[in-house]
Amino acid sequence: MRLCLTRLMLVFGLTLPAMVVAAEEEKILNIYNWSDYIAEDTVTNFEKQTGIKVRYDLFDSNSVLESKLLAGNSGYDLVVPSSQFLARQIQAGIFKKLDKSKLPNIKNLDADMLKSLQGKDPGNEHAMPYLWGTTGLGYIKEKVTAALGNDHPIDSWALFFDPKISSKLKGCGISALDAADEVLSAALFYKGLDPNSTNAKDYEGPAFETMMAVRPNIRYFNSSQYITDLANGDLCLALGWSGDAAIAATRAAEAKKPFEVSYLIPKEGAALWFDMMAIPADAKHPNNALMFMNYIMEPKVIADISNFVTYANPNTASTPMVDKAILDNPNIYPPASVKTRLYSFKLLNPSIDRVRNRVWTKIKTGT
Ligand code: SPD
Repeated sequence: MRLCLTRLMLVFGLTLPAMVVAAEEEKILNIYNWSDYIAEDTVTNFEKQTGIKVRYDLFDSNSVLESKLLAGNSGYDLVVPSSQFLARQIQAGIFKKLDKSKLPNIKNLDADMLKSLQGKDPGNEHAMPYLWGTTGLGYIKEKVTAALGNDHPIDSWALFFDPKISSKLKGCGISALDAADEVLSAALFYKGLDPNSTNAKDYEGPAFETMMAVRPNIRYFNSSQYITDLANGDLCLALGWSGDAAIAATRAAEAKKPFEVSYLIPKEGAALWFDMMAIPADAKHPNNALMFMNYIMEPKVIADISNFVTYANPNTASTPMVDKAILDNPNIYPPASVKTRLYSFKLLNPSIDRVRNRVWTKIKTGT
């Protein structure tokens, strides 16, 4: 091997450094991330620092991301699946193992969080956490109380899942995420069942029936449009993600709307999730992806992202740079007393996933 290499170098008149340069990656990085999930200057600052040109595409659904990854040749170098999807994608062999020698900023991450994520990615070998949040209810108090009365409690999944209540909110607009796992697990939880049930009948029975009872009250299923619609007052209730509701709140306040957008982790509890940065096995620019991952784990970079998109981050060293209003917001960084009410998504076997998707299609089409 050594002989061959030396001969090659002689034939082509190359010195070793010249060959190393030739083997370097082109200065391109293709990223696929969630919409509304990065600060305005995160990518441009990285481009300036490194000379790497970034193509940055958006999705709003784990299923869409997963279909692209499973089909192969996605063209992406860095993607951001949620941890429960990541777990089965790792099993399918679609991610590279991370070269941690190129990720010195791992030291900035919360060690307990990394440990808890090992349930999905043993040894944290394939992915690093990006941001985390919960799935609950975004709402406009003024509109909800106008429809339900001033004394009506605003603290429960019943606002969405009880047809007697949601029928009164139908007029001011209700939306739900277009995500089977998120919505069906919340429905099961509301009914007092295991949100990660492995019993197909739970999805075909109580989850389906609960959703069909409120289906006429739901204006649409979409996982990104609700930010704008809550901010403009075109919806009054959205089953959605913590930071997205907070973005809507900021936009409504900036536009001086005559109402406030709020977010609720229902008293019954809610899902806590992590979105993870990973590198597809067929990525053409894995070193650039590692460079970006390490850059994201710089305290200032991720603090700026949290401050802009109002999602919690896993970077302990960034805490002093995160706005106090965000750190102190219990809907974004839930305190320990609220965390006891949160559950995580588990990796379910493919047959349950098929049942869930079938039930979900029936619910969305209203059949
Ligand atoms: N607008 C960004 C939303 C990110 C949501 N992550 C999805 C978590 C799914 N469990």
